[in-house]
Amino acid sequence: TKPSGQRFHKSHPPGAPLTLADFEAINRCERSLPKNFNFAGDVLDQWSQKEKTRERPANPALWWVNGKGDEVKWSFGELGSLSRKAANVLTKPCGLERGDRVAVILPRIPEWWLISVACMRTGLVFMPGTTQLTAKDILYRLRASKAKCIVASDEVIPAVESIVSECPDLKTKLLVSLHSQNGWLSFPELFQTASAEHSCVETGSQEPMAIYFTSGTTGSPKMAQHSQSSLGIGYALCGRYWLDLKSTDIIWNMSDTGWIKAAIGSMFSSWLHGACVFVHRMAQFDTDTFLDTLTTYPITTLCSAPTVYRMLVQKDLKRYKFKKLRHCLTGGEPLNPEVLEQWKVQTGLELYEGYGQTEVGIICANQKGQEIKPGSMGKGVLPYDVQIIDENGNILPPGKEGEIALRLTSTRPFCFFSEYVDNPEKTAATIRGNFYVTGDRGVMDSDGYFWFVGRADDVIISSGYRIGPFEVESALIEHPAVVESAVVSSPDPVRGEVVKAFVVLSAPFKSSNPEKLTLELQDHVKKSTAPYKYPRKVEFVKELPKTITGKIKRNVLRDHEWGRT
Ligand code: BCO
Repeated sequence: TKPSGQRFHKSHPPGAPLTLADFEAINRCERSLPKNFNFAGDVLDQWSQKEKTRERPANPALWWVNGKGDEVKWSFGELGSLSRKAANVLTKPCGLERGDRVAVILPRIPEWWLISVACMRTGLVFMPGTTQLTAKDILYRLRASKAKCIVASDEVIPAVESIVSECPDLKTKLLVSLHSQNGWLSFPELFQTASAEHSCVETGSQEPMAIYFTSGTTGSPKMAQHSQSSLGIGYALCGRYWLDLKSTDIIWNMSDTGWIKAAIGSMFSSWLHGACVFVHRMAQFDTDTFLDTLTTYPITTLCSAPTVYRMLVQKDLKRYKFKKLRHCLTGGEPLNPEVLEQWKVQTGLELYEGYGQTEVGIICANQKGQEIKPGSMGKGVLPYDVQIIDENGNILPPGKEGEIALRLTSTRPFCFFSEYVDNPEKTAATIRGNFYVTGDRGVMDSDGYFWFVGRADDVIISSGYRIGPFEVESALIEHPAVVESAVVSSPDPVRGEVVKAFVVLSAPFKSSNPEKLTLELQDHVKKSTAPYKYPRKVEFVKELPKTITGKIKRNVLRDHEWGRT
C-alpha cells in the first residue's frame, strides 16, 4: 500500500531503454528521474532504431528549406550518423572536453541542429545566440561564460575578429561556411573526413546541457543554465498536450535559433514525440513567403510569436489554402483576443497560446481539447503548480492580481534552470518563500485559467523578445548626443509593445533636427547591441523624472505611455 500523503515514485529498471511513456511519467511526478540521461542517446537514437523496425512512419526528422530551391531531409538515422561526425569534429580537431562551453551563433541552418546534438553526444554545454548579436554582445558572452569555442557563420566573423583578442579562454573558432577564413577551423572540411563512429557520453540527468543569456531590468544578461533532463525530458507533456504532436506530424516553429523557444519547439518537444522539425531559413521575415510556405509544404503544426499572427491577419488569409495545417500555437508575448478571433474566422483554426520563460520553460498553456478563453494563456501545466502570490509569498485567491509563481517542493523541480551561472544572488532572488517568482504579474480566474497583466519589473516584451532597459540605455549613453536616457515599453498594435527611449540631449545636440537625430540614435543602438532591441520610438525631453535619491522613475514614464494614472 501507498503511504498516505507520500508520493509514490517508480524507479527505472537498470539497463532498460527509457520510453516516451517514462518521460511523461517523470513530468507527472509518477516516476523518478533516471541517474543518467542523454537526449541524443536516449531519445534520438531510440527513434533511429524505431525507423529501422518501421515502428516510426517514413517522416523526416529534420526538413530544411531556404526558399531558393535548396532542401535537406534527414531521417533520425541520418541525423544520428551526421551528428556523430560533428561530435568527432568538436572533440578531435577542436580539442573540446566534456563540460566545456561552446557559443553557437548560427542562423537557421541544418548545422545548428547537428552542432547542438553533437554537443549533447560529447557532454559539451552549448550556448545558442542570435546572429543579431553585435561584437560587444559576443564579447560579453564569451568572457562571462569563459567559452572554449565559438561556432559561427560568415555574418558573425567581423564581430568575432574585432573582440577575440580580449577573450583569453577562447581556444577554437569553428566556421560553418563554404569559405575558409584565417584563424578559423572549417567545419565542412573537418566534417567531410570525420568518422561516423562515436560513443555518446553517459551524462548525468542533472549535468549542464545548455546556457541561455536572458535579460533583466538591471545589468547585463544573466546565464540561465539548463540540465540534460530539464530540456531533454521536461517537454514530454508539452509536446503531447500543447503541441499535440505525433510522429506523423511536421512542426514549423519559426523562432530564431538563439532563443529557448527554438530548442523547445524545434528540437526537444518535437523529437521526444518523433515528429518532423520543419525549418525555413528566412533571412528576413516576410508574410508572403510565410504564407506560401504553409500552402506548399505539408506542415501540420505551426508555432510563432503573436506578432507574426498580428502581421498575418492583416492579409486576406481566405485566399490561401494551407496544405495540411491543423494545429496553431503561439507564445513569447501576450496574444490579443482580437487576433485569435480573426485567425479563427479567416483560417477556421484555433490559436493555442502558451506562456513560459527561458528559466522554466512552458508554465501555462491552452492545451488541445481544453476550452480556450480568448485573452487567457490557459491553465498551469505539469509538473508545475502555478499560483498567483503576493509580495510576502502568500497565495492569492482567484480574481486577485499578483505575481505569477511556481510552487517549490522540497527539491527543485527537475525542469527548472539549475542556476544563473556565477550569480548566486540573482538565482536566490527568484525565490520567495516556497515559490519561484517569474517577474510577471497576472490573475487566475475561478476556473484555473491564467491571464497575463504585465511585467513586475522594467523588462520590455516586444515581438516576443525580452529586452532589458539597461542594455538599451547603456548603448544610448555611448552616443555623444545623449546625457542620459530612460527606456520603457510603449504600446504598439503589431508588436504588442515596443522600446521607447526618453532622451536628454547634450548641449551641442539640443538644436539638432529631431527626426534625423532619432534615426542616428536608432542606428547607433543597432550597431552597439543586437538590433531587435533598438528604440522604435524616441522622445527628447529636458529632464527625466527621478526619486529624491536621483534614481530614474521608469514607472512614471511607462504609466504615461500606457495611459495609466
Ligand atoms: O523592423 P526594422 O526593419 O526597423 O528592424 C528590424 C531589422 O530590420 C533590424 N536588423 C536586423 N538585423 C540587422 C538590423 N539592422 C541593422 N543591422 C542588422 N544586421 O533590427 C530589427 C529586428 O527586429 P525583428 O527581429 O523583430 O525583425 P522583424 O523582421 O520585424 O521580425 C518580426 C518577427 C516577429 C519575426 C521577430 O520579431 C521574431 O522572430 N520575434 C519572435 C522572437 C522569439 O522567438 N521570442 C521567443 C523568445 S524565448 C521565450 O519567449 C521563452 C518561452 C518559453
